[in-house]
Amino acid sequence: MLDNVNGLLNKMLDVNKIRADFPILKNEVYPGVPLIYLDSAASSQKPLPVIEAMNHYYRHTNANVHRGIHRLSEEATNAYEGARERIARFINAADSAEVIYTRNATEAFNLVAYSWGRTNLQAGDEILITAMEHHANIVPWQMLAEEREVVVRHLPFLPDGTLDLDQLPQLLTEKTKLFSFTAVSNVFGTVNPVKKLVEAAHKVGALTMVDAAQSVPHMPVDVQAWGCDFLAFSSHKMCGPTGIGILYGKRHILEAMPPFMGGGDMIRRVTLEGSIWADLPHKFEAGTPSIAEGIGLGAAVDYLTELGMENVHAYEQFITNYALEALSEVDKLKILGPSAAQRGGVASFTIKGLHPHDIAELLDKDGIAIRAGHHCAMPLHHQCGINSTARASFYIHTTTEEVDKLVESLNRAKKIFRL
Ligand code: 7TS
Repeated sequence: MLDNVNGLLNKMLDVNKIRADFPILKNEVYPGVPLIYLDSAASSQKPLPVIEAMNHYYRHTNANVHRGIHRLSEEATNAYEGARERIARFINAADSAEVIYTRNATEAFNLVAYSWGRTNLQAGDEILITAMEHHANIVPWQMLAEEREVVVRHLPFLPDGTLDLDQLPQLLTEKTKLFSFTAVSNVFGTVNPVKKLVEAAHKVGALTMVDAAQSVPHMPVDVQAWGCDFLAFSSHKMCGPTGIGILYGKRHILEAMPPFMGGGDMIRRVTLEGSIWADLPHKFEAGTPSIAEGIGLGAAVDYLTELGMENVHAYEQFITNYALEALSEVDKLKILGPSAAQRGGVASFTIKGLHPHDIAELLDKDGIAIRAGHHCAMPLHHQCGINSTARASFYIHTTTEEVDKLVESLNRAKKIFRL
């Protein structure tokens, strides 16, 4: 039965064909030990079309953007701005001017905290986050809170790793000016009810910021359907290069915000007495941008679009379900988070008597890359009463055989520690 389902989904996504697109998957980690990469939630591997798009830029069209009249600069500008158009379509932004290039998701949060936060918030105002956030969606608000006497509140989660929505009415009030929450938890994998949370926030007059770092790479995302005011994600988790991420914002909100950083490219006119800002999106993009990286992200978007995000999501649900079942057979292993139906492609777990770092080190000997630690979500671990977990994360190239090897390797690790 499972083989049939596997076959069907494999056909839908053609996992073997996908694997051939990722050169790194052919590597051996140690002599005779092939790589099993189960750490895509930290950073995904890159398929050839992405590597080649960046290579092509450096070999054939390398020049600065937005400034030269010369041919190369025009070509570079077209490639870089063309990528922005495709990224906007990928998340269904109404307008590509609402898509701001940043360095990563983290910078997108900081941009909003500095520019929107420092302009609009006063002492006593509240920002609501959740207890399952990545530090990128915690620390910038704490820094703002300290400076402006703003209060940061958090919505707790239930023992199954879903948000405690019963507490929302007490926490989301007229005092709340921003509700910033993750669409998918990077530890539990919980898929949160984004639209419902956005609607609840808007009802009390709060803006919303969605952390889509673990959702844009894995499932269809439609910012207009969600109705969110801001959204952040990183290229490197979605087959694209490091060094580039996206802040989406509704046009009228971005237009009312002051620049984040000053310099070249973000101005229309400068005199020694003062400056006039450029229009969106350039107002928020000071200095020479990450050009090759923008082009690489455009290629990643093309690659994922070609696969179809519905198919990507369906395959990940299948492989995650398979992994949750396989891992639940391992004695003394405890998986955090909800059932496969409500989660993205991550499985964080603990094994009684075995430290997550020891687990990761032993798996590495078998070529298996997982992450161990707090995954930049210390408050989440704190609420669970633990310091760290081991996390396997899955993507479009993960096979059932790789999951089986993970389980085998875990059983071997337990034997070594006489568990
Ligand atoms: N938000 C979420 C939900 C994340 O998972 C991450 C990165 C970020 C924000 C920050 O992304 P960055 O590209 O700006 O660093 N998460 C992880 C992780 O789970 N393991 O390594 C990085």
